[in-house]
Amino acid sequence: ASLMLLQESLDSGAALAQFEQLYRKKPGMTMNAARLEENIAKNRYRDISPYDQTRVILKEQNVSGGDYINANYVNMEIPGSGIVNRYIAAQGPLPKTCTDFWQMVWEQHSSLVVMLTTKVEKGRVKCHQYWPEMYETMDYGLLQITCVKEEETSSFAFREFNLTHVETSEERHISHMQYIAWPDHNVPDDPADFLEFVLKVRQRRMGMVEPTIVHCSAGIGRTGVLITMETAMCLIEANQPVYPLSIVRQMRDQRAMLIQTATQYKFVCEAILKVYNELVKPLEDFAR
Ligand code: PTR
Ligand code: PTR
Repeated sequence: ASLMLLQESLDSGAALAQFEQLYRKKPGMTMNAARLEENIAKNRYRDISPYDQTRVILKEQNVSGGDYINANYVNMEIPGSGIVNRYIAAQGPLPKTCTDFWQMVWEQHSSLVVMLTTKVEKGRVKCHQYWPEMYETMDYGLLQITCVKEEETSSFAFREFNLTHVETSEERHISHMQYIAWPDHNVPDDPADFLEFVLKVRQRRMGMVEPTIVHCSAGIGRTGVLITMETAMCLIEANQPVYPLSIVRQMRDQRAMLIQTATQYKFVCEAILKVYNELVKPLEDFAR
């Protein structure tokens, strides 16, 4: 029923008006760490900062001194299922924050990094290549990283990395899933590709309790669309009502500005309806 209403409010334009009215930043949250003198150069964009209350704090002092990285914990609860999907929403690493990024991956025990940007778009740098090329090994602070697998399609790239902590010799394995066909401030070129990608992320994440790191360039627009879509899929599976606007509010309570444009919001709402109409509704009709 919630999804029939969604269709109506998309048709009437009400859904987009409500989205535009939603706060981009939760009242009362602060962003002081981002503005500290020593942290300013660690932000890719001057106007995109993490909340202090939910920011990821680096445990060991990072190379540049300090505990700061432009990233927030975003926990999405799926009522009725006992599931909380844990993410870290982050900006695309800068040359000087790659080591901090890998330190975060290690300290948070993440085994999956989802990347929703390419390195360069329309001649502008969107994200530094923070990983080694296939079969190569690179040092990032205390971590030695080797790329052991790389597969590319026209829309995606899948990589596998081995990480070794140089002091303890502990080894871990990390998957990297990159969506290539999705320019910033915009929507994916193909909704079917997008759904396929989100499903692949879901499969990879099944049963995972440690946070999945999701980033684009600023870590708000495309990152917000992906988290919304996966959350909606989980709600549909758990037989719970899906209210995209309350998903966005729940996300923005943890990182400001998630989902950047009305077009992105409309795209994800339509993708949610598509999943429901194509996969769930026929089953429900059949069971009736
Ligand atoms: N979008 C512009 C930028 O990224 O530089 C403009 C901008 C600049 C927006 C500063 C907000 C700014 O203020 P503050 O640094 O206080 O967020
Ligand atoms: N100041 C930049 C701008 O408005 O262009 C910040 C920005 C950049 C915001 C990219 C969002 C962006 O998209 P995404 O979060 O999907 O990388």
